[in-house]
Amino acid sequence: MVKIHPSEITPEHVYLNRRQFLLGAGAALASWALGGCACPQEPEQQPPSGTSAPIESPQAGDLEAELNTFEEITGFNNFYEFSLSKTEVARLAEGFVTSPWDLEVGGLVSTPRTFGLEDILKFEREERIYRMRCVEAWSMVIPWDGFPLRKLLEAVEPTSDAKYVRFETLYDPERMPGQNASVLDWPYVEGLRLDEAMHDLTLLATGLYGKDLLPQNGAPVRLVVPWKYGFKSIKSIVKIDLVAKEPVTTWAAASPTEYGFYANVNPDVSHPRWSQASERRIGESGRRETLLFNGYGEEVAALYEGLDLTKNF
Ligand SMILES: Nc1nc2c(c(=O)[nH]1)N[C@H]1C(S)=C(S)[C@@H](COP(=O)(O)O)O[C@H]1N2
Ligand SMILES: [Mo]
Repeated sequence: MVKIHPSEITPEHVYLNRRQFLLGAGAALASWALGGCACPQEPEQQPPSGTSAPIESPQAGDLEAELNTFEEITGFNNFYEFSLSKTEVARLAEGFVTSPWDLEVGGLVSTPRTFGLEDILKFEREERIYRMRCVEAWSMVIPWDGFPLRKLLEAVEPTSDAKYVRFETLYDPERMPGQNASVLDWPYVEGLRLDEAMHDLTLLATGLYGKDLLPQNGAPVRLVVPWKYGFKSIKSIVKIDLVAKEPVTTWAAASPTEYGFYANVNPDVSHPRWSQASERRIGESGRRETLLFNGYGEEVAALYEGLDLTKNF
């Protein structure tokens, strides 16, 4: 059953005003922890008057105010299966049929399973407002709807040999015209270490701004790993495998000196052809400083203790 979000019948500015109001009422948690799909926070979740409101991290407040518009998020995309031109992807992906859709989850698991789209939509969704930092040094702030990847992985029970997760995008050159050109080795493949995949920030997204994902954003289901460069967040996933060895990923295979397996956002590790110290936020004129782990260091730095981030870029 497809849940209807209130925001599906709410214009964007009303949706934003309502969210602003609720945040003002003291309902803000860390921005990535906003619970309960795109629905407004229940009044019960607000602290009773007289007690102090939860301390709002300035970053969480800022992110709310920094949201990119629906038009920006759905009109400026990297999705090489459709086009190399970011402003052409939406037009070329229009009409891409994403239902029915099967997501096959297997490999080193006790209970391999194929999830139909209707099964994927049964996972309880929540809203997560995340920064998205492309390796090309532009960024956005996007209100995703989705659920932690961990919940799907737990459903198939990874065995003790499973150390990595490998993801694959659909391969269908008739429906994805960009796959007729050999710019990349299709299908697009990405990967995470199992502990990265199980991290609470790691999301499978099925919507944004309270609406189902549009094809250009990776419908019907895509990964979102907010502390890594955007190319890790693989779109239109049809296959997830638990594996023992670090998977060969599309961009690392295409240009190993430029794109690594980890791809953690890091202002101190330059791309061989440009600095990663700053970025252009879509919709802004100046540049912003790029944050280590894209601002999510408090949550994820422990995953990389003892790892040389310059070598493991
Ligand atoms: N299958 C697939 N996934 C992909 C890409 C792609 O070309 N193909 N581009 C990646 C890159 S480089 C970025 S920056 C993000 C962009 O996501 P968005 O268009 O939803 O903002 O998708 C990532 N996922
Ligand atoms: Mo990107």
